[in-house]
Amino acid sequence: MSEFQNASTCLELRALVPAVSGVYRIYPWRDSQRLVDVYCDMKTQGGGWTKTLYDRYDQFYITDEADDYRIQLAGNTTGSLASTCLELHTLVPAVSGVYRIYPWRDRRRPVNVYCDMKTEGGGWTAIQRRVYGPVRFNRTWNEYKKGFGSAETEYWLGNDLIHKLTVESTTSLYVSIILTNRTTLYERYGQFYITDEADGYRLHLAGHTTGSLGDSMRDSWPNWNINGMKFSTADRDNDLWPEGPCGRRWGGWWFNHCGKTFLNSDHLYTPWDPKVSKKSHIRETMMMIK
Ligand SMILES: [Ca+2]
Repeated sequence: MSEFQNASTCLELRALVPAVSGVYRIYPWRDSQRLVDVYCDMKTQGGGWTKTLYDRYDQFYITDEADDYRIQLAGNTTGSLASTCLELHTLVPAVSGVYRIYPWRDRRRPVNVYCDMKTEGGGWTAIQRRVYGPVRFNRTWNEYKKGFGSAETEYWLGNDLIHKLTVESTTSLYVSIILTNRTTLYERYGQFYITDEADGYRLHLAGHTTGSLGDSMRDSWPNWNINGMKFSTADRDNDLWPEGPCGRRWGGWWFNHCGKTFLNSDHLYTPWDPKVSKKSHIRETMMMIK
């Protein structure tokens, strides 16, 4: 009996009791006056787990009260894998940066992405990030399909993955352009998804839109409206401009004749017409979903 009273964790109890999960009394303070009833999982991966979080983390602790019980997670997660920045947002502090997610729900296929954990509630997964550095955006269909660049600097997440993430649940799109004078312009679309490759990764925007950029993707002139258009690149002309591929000049994007928005263009003019008329006015662009 005294051995039971001395058990401070489920792991210690596991050596003493049968492998039956349930509520047990432990003495984590090593003090017979300070007992705690906890749920012990005595089966999963060898048993002896004291229930704290649903996920398993290799390393987990919280700091003391003086530090507001700050959560510290380290090592690999082996529980349910976070597949988006929104899922990560519930587990980690609200600090924007590059995180590893598992959008395919497969431990062997991690993806590094930039997560915006602050803007409009946080939890945004960046599908496009651009700082006009050395990464070229004039790429082939296959490169846009698979994604290119680096989450630390600039990248395109990849059309297969954007399709997967945007059809699993209703998804908003947030476009932001930071100008060289540090002004930030944005446009938020209520609903955004793209179809699969067989349908040309066709763009679907719906619902309410708000922001300071203006809705230049859905234009009232039919030849410039890109909502409903297929994705195009220099080597895959799915646009409606008869004189060639819009992608030859404007990179990979959803084009019509060709349109008014060109965030993946290496060309100098009209990244977001009429609000942003020159590439040289831009410091950074981001397209994020949640
Ligand atoms: Ca064409």
